[in-house]
Amino acid sequence: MKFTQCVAIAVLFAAATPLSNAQTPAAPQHPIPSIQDTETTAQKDARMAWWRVARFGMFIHWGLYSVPAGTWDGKQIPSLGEWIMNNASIPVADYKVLAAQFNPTGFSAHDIVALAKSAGMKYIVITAKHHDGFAMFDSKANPFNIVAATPFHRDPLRELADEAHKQGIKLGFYYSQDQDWTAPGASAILRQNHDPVTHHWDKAQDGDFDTYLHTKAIPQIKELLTNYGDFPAVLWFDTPTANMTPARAAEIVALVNQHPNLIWNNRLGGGYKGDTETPEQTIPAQGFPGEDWESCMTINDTWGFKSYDTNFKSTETLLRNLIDIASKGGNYLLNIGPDSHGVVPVSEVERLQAMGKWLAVNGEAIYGTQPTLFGAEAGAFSATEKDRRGNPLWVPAWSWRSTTSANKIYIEIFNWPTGAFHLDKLPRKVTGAYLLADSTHTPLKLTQTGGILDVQLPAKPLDPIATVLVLETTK
Ligand code: FHN
Repeated sequence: MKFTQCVAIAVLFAAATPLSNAQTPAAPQHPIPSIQDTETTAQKDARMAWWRVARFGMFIHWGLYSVPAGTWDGKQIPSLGEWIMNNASIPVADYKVLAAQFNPTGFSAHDIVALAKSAGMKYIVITAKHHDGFAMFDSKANPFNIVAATPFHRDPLRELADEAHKQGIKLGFYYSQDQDWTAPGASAILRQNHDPVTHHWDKAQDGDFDTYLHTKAIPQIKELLTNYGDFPAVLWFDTPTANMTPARAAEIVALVNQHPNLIWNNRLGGGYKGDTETPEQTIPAQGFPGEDWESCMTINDTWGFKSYDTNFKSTETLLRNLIDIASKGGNYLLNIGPDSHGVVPVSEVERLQAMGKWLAVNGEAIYGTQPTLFGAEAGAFSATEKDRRGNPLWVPAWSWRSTTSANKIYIEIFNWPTGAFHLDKLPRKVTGAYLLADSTHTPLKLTQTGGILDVQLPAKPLDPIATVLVLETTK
C-alpha cells in the first residue's frame, strides 16, 4: 500500500461512520448529511446499478507531469511519475513553466474512448486535477489549466464527455480536493511519515487552507459538476488529510448532494464514507462483502507517465486480477498514463485490447455477476507468515475463480486439470455444463453425487489464460 493511501485511509477510518443496514440509515454526525446518510436502500441500489454491473473501468492519470516523464534536472526521480514535483521538490514557478511546453496534439478523445470500449471497460475516470494543481479542463476559477496556460488550448474533458456520449460509456472525474502543490495554503504530503499535511518546499506554497478551498477547490468542483452535462457519473476524490475537517468536507458534500445520480468514493475525508471502498494496488483477500468496492491498479509501476517505466504486467496477470476482483464482487479500475503528446503507451494499448478480446467471448462471466459461492479457491491466510502490518499473510491460489448468476455458476479455470474438473460441496444442483468459449455450447459430461461434481473437460483449454466452464444450475 502506498504511503499516501495509508494517510487517506487512516484519516477516513478514524472518522468514518458506518452506514446502517436499515431501510433508512441512521443519520450520522455529519455537519451536512450526504446522500448516503439519507437515501433508502432501494434508492442506493438504483443509483449504484450501472456501476455494480460494470466491473471494469479505465483510470487515466494524465497531466503536466507527463512532460518531465520521471526525469528532472537530468536525474531519474524515483517513485510515481505524477509525484515528480513533490519528490524532486520542484519550486512552484519552475513547475508552472511546464505548461508552456505541454501541447498534446496527439490526444484523441475518440481513440481513448474507443480503447476503453475495445478493452471491455464500462467507465472512465480521468484526473481533472491531480496533486500538482494543474487542471486538465477549462477552468474559469483558476488560470493554471490546460486551456488557459498551454499552447494546446483544448479541453480534453469536454472532448472525452462528447465521445463518451457518442460511444456510450460513463465518464468520471478524479479531483485532488486537499493536496494542491501549486496553490497557496493547500496540503502537501511528505512521502515519509512526518509532518504529512503541510510539507511545503517553496514559500509560494504557504497560505491559508480555507482560501484555497474557497477560491480554487470548491469553485473547480462546481465547474466539473455543472459544465459537462450529465457527467461526471463518478467523482473520485483522493488523499484527504487532517485539513479536510468534517466542516470543510461538508461544504463539498453540499455541492455533490445537488447531483443525486453521482457516485463518489471514500476519499473525501471529514468522516464521509462515500459510496465505494477503494483498495489501491491490491486485491483484498475476501473483498468487502456487502459493500461496493473498486481496486485501482497500475499496468506498470506508475500512474502518471514515466518514460523509463517498462515494468508492464502481463495480460495474464491483468486478466486474472479482473477475474479475481469480479469473483469477490468488486470493480477493477485499471490505469493508463498517456504521454505528453496525449498518446497512450503501446504496451498499455496492447494489453487492454487483449483483455477486451477475452471479455468479448467471456464477458457473460464477469459483467453483472455476483461473487463466488465457494471462497476457498481464492487462497488462504498463512498460519505462520505475517504481512507488513503483522497480520497473517494472504497467500492467493491461482487454479480457478468463480462468479455467479441467477441460474449459472461460472468457473474461470487458470490451471487446466487433466480429465475432469472436480468440485466438493456444490451449493446448487447442476443441470448442464459447457465451455463459454465454445460457440456451440456442446454439453460436457458430468456426474453429480450429492454436492460432489465432476465435469469431463477436453484435453486442452480453449484459452490459456482463463477458460470459463459454465454450470447451469437450479437453486
Ligand atoms: O497520491 C495518489 C496517487 O498519485 C494516485 O493518484 C493514486 C490513485 O489511486 N491515489 C493517490 C495515492 O493513494
